[in-house]
Amino acid sequence: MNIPNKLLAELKRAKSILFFTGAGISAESGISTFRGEHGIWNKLKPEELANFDAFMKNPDMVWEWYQYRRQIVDDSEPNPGHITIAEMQNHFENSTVVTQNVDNLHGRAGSKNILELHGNIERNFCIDCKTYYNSREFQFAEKHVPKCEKCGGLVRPDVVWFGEMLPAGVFEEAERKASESDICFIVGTSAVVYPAAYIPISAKQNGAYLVEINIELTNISDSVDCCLIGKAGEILPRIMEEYLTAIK
Ligand code: BJW
Ligand code: ZN
Repeated sequence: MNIPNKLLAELKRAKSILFFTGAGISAESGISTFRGEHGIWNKLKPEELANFDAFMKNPDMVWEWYQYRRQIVDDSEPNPGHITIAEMQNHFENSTVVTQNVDNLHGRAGSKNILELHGNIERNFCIDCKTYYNSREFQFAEKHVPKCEKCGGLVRPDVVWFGEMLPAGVFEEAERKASESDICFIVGTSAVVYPAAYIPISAKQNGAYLVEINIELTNISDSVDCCLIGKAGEILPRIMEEYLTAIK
């Protein structure tokens, strides 16, 4: 794939860069996406698993689903997409990763300034007293939802389910960073879930150059300045390589 000269020119003059990522960036690490051909929600219904009422109705089932996903995340490694983002961050005065992912693979790849809009699967909290628990405190094989040591309340994953607010201040900070960005990469997201999907819109409204990297066209493709179709783990390293040549 050829990287457009316009994108390289924008990168060369950019001071502030923002990466807005979704499940697609972790697909090459072996973590399933939600939607699309191989998405987990082709088989499982989000309304039965990814909301608070579903958890209260059947806490063991929801817990077991997250334990299963945690095991997959634990067995996986950051891929060249995550690693390139972490490397690219070092070349810009301001850089932020705004992710919808809960897998912590950006952190494990060495990225800095990460804003997790939908929480982190490695954390849990008691629904009654809000005591936090690391996922390592529970066996992956444990299928029953744990009870809080302090109050006996149900312990849930620290992720954002449908109908829930995003973590306090995180979305606002992401919007602020988006509005300051000169260039915004939208990587591996269907951009259908709100308010997260406002992030690239916010960047665009404030003059950022939008670059989408996805294996297929999405809701946002018509609004971006540069749409690169292909795998994030292949396109991002290619951009980095050409950028390094261009700034020599
Ligand atoms: C590759 C690739 C490769 C693959 N390389 N690319 C109507 C209109 C607007 C909003 C709403 C509405 N009705 C309801 C709402 C609100 C709702 C919402 O947005 N719903 C829409 C779906 C309609 N939003 C909420 O409820 C949010 N909260 C909220 O609004 O609070 C305010 C409020 C509170 C109370 C009352 C009223 C208002 C919360 C949203 C929480 C989302 N949570 C989840 C689950 C997280 C926990 C978990 O992991 O289990 O977050 S849902 C799921 O979707 C997950 C993701 O972060 C999120 C986004 O998905 P993502 O990352 O885009 O993945 P995919 O699978 O969709 O796409 C993958 C892409 O990768 C594809 O495009 C592939 O092509 C691509 N790809 N391989 C590059 N190798
Ligand atoms: Zn408790």
